[in-house]
Amino acid sequence: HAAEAQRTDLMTITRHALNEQGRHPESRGDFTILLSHIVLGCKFVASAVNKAGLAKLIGLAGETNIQGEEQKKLDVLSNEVFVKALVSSGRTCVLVSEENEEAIFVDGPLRGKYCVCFDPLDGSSNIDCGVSIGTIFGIYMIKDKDNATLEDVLQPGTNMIAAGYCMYGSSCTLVLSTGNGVNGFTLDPSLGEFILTHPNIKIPSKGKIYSVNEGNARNWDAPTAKFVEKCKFPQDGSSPKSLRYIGSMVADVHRTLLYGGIFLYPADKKSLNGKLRVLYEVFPMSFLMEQAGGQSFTGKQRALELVPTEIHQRSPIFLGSYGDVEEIKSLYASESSTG
Ligand code: P6P
Repeated sequence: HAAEAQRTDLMTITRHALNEQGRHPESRGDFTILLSHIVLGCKFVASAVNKAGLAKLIGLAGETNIQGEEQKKLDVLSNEVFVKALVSSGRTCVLVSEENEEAIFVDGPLRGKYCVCFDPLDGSSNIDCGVSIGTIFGIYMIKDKDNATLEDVLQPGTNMIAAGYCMYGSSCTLVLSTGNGVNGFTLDPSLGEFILTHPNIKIPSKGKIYSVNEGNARNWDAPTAKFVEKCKFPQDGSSPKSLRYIGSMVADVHRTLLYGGIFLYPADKKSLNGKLRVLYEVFPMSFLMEQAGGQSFTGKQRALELVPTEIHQRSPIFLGSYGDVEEIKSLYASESSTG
């Protein structure tokens, strides 16, 4: 009977959000409405990504269709769907997208109190070879409800109220935190619902995997080079770590969250701030890591304490198991103390 009850007691992401909302008596359900529109965008992208492989046959995104019309690339299409879904939710006031040079300000009757920073389809260069890709998002509350400005999204990550990602792979998994732990939901295509499959995710305190693009090794600074050397040739008699690098942040971070270990995108001599973007890659993934008991470091400070000055700013990032990030933090600390 317990198994039967379990099967029929469907904990959808919306129901889960409503339960969470119960923790905020003052809440009027705005966040739940915002989340349902983010979920709509994820369902659309999941469907389009799954068909992308058939693009040449049915002329989907990125190809010319049977009328010979140039179809939009999947990341552009996904961005349009997310922007329209977020604006039509009536709960947003400022949007920052990886695909839009300028921030989008929502005015008039559709303006709400949330600011959403998102990458609609991160890692989209991997679509053609079938590697998992994803949507990443982070959510701030507007500072002054009558006056939305860029300052509302140039806040430290510690001010984010929620963050998450949706990974489009062998299954479609949405991982979300609203500041009370991390939960994973898997899309059941037959229901069109995201069902709770990974309640209260906690990252192992130490891992056996390091994840970095070794091709950039000649450009790394000394602490990063030393850390990676220790992963490969440990001096304490422990076994070397395994290298796993997919090159799609959502996939690399999802594996790190579930299996433990560390994901690194360091600064290097070519790009002093690394490659990943603060508002819609570094902050959301750092928020999730901390909520799951891990941590996230920029090489100089706790990642969430960074105060961005422009919306597409980049930062180096070292995130994952608490113990593994501690090791690289101590290497940076000793470098700065010896100068
Ligand atoms: P590299 C994908 O292009 C992306 O933005 C992230 O998803 C991924 O982690 C990173 O870039 C990979 O970059 O330089 O290793 O190819």
